[in-house]
Amino acid sequence: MASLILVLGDQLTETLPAIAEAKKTVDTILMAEVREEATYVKHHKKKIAFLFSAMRHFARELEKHNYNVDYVKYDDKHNQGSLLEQVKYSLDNGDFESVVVTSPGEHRLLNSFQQWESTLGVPVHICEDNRFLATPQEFSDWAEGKKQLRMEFFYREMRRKHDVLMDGKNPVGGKWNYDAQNRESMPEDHKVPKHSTFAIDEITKDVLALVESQFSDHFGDLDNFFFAVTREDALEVLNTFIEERLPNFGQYQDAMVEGKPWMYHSHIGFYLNCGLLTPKEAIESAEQAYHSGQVPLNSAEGFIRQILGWREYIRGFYWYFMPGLKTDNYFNNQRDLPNFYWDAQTNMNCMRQCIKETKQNAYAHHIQRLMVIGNFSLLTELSPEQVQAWYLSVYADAYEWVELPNVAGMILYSDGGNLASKPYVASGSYINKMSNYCKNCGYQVSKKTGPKACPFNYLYWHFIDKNKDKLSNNHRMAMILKTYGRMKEDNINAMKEDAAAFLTKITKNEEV
Ligand code: FAD
Ligand code: DLZ
Ligand code: SF4
Repeated sequence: MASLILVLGDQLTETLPAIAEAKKTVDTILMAEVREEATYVKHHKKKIAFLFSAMRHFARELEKHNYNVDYVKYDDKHNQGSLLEQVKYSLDNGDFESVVVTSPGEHRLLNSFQQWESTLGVPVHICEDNRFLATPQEFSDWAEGKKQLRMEFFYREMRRKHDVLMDGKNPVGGKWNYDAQNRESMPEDHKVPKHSTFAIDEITKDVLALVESQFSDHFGDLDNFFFAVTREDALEVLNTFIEERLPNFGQYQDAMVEGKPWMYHSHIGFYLNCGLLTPKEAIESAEQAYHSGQVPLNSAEGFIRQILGWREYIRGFYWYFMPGLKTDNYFNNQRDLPNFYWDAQTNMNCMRQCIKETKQNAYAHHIQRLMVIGNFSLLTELSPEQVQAWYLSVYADAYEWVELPNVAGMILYSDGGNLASKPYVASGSYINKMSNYCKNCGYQVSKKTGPKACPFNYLYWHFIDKNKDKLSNNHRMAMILKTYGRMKEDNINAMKEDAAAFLTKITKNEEV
């Protein structure tokens, strides 16, 4: 009665029911590095190297714990190139009576798994992914019948349900949310702690050589590989964050400084999303640090809200709104991505820095993703399909369940406002307030029109002008529409002209 248990690259967690309930001497765990997963979007080289190395290390751990593991490397002779074909190959060459999988992080794969039973001719059992704090069903029960979904209310339910930062029935400190104390810019001479890096062992060395030879046409730099690839090292990243960065996390959460990609963020998304860390342990560590007086409440609450609130909300949202979320296009935007999304060659320093860091590290922090690249993508009317594929491929923490709601819902408003209460658009003054990028820019943030004017300025008003009808029933846009209504027609026309010229350049892929 042997089962073949397929474990995916983002399921590297020994406590998953599919693994924990395996019969060690009977069942086989199959893990495979396959072309289909690595290339259906052309993932960043560092992302592939990170995941393959983490998968190989995880397989070794399973073997140490006496599991039977069939690990198929990318260049193995019997590699079949896709998960389905690899499972077929194992069934044809082994003696298995059933297949066990864990519910995947993508609608595409879940659909495929649901058809495997008829394709393969054996029972296929899809286990629940128990690493999240809310199931898709819980989210859908919460969302059903609500006129408007807002993360903040979901988050409060989660705090109560999991008894996190609670003082009886009330939130610790009396407030649910301490964001008012966050969002400071960072003084330029402020020294940020070094981010964690790890020695490269033989396994990672082999993987880096493999990626260099097999994925040379993919985006991204492979040098300076810094990732933790084992659970032990991922725990070290978490612990170092709690000690060195969390105390300042809240305060500098939204700040951006040229040459400082890591700031006070945790850099644990890579590990949470592939399974080396669990959200529960990250939340518990932060809560404990607050109770022991190591970190202030605004930082602990702010960090916990990202994981217990946003991360869980985003995941529930994904399954609730799929498959429509992937094709929604509220503003009907169609423009192709300009080349500088791949080579960072632009005179806009904010975009240059954020894309350059993305290329180097397969990482950019939240505000860089949201208010620089995301903001620009909406203001320049880029195709949601292409922006989604870009974000999914370039970040090492990107899987569709978490990337898509952030891109379609949060930055592009392509779902018409189910996720964001208003489009996250801003002019250059926001970027100037939260960063030092404008100092080294080919454009001037103080100028609204003309050849030297910051493109975010005229693009912002162009966006408001063009979409005013679609935005007029949104009360959160009322102030801005009022300001727009008071602007002189000449000024509006000048900005519209500059925006049109800029957008034409983007369409033609000319230098901007
Ligand atoms: P921190 O800033 O230290 O935050 C701690 C943790 O909170 C993160 O690791 C993450 O698990 C969670 N978190 C915070 N914000 C969000 C959010 N909006 N959605 C879900 N989880 C959140 N996050 C991903 O994990 N994968 C993605 O593919 C991804 N794509 C994004 C695309 C866009 C356009 C935007 C605006 C945000 C995206 N995010 C994504 C959310 C967020 O930017 C990253 O989680 C974060 O930058 C990861 O870095 P960190 O681990 O240092 O996070
Ligand atoms: C992202 C990724 C990559 C690059 N490669 C593999 C792989 O070779 N084998 C595998 O099992 N998983 C891989 N993954 C992760 C999957 O794409 C991920 O499981 C799905 O996107 C669902 O989240
Ligand atoms: Fe970005 Fe405008 Fe500032 Fe240049 S001036 S860095 S384009 S916001």
